Amino acid sequence: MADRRKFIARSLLGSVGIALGNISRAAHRQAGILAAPPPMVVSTWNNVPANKTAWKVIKKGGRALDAVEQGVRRVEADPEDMSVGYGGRPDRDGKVTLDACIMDEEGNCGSVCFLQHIMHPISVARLVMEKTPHVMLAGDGALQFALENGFRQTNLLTADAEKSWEEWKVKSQYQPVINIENHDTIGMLGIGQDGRIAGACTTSGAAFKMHGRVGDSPIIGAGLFVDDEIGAAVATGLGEAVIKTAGSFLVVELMRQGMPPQAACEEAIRRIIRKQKGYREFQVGFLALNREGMVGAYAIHPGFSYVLTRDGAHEMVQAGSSF
Ligand code: SD4
Repeated sequence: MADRRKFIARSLLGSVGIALGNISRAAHRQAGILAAPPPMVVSTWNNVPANKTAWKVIKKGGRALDAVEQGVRRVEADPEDMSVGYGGRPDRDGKVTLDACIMDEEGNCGSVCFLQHIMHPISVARLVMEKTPHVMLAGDGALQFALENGFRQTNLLTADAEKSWEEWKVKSQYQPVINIENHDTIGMLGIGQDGRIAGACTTSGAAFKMHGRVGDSPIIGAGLFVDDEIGAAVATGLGEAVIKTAGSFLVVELMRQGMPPQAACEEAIRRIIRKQKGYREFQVGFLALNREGMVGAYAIHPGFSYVLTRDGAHEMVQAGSSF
């Protein structure tokens, strides 16, 4: 019955689409023409525990925003994950500096970049969104804001991360290599039981980067973009390449033009390959979902994966790639 209703809704949408012209998808939804998407969580790379945490929130009927925040917090606190939060690899000066952003179903967003000493940059980003008139706070200002709001200062440099920095210093070469920097930045997208979409992204950035370097992950439209009427996208890999193409925004805009998430991710990767000469030397991956609950992912090189959670089941999926 539900399927039949969905089918009728889709056919109706097809036949009246032209007549409705510019009327937004939100208006379509209100009019009952668009079916609500199924609740789900997707996240970049292979962090099943993060999805499990997020799914618990969604299962209870919680907001997608809470789900993605809770999900990525788990990775931020994990010393074994050397690309995110506590335990992240430092910059070339031995400092762990963090980037994160979050975006809700209304298009509100918050972000922190070049933040040090705070275990959960994603929650600081959320507070920037909810408590300030700004979108982004950086460096010492972000730290000051975090401390004023009750976050504790923590030493984020673990012995393992320090060891990898000591090893790197022997040659001190900054050469980003495909997947080798163990880029497992977490970008997570969620759809709640109410059908609303939110996303989060958090990272310690490229290992041994220049002090002060900020990547794509805290930049709305680059590392993350959510438009609840269309869908959402996150990026991972070499931030500079993602920023140059406004990657996540591009993927969402391609979906707005009618592409399914998979085609949109592929086109965004093709755009990078076409425009950026060094593509053989770096990795970029996009992960996206749309309002119909379709998921897509694609990368320049093999190795990119994501975790898909639906109906409480967690599935690791290997993304396709151009090479
Ligand atoms: C950055 N995009 O700072 C991040 C790194 C990343 O998986 O995604 N790692 O460039």
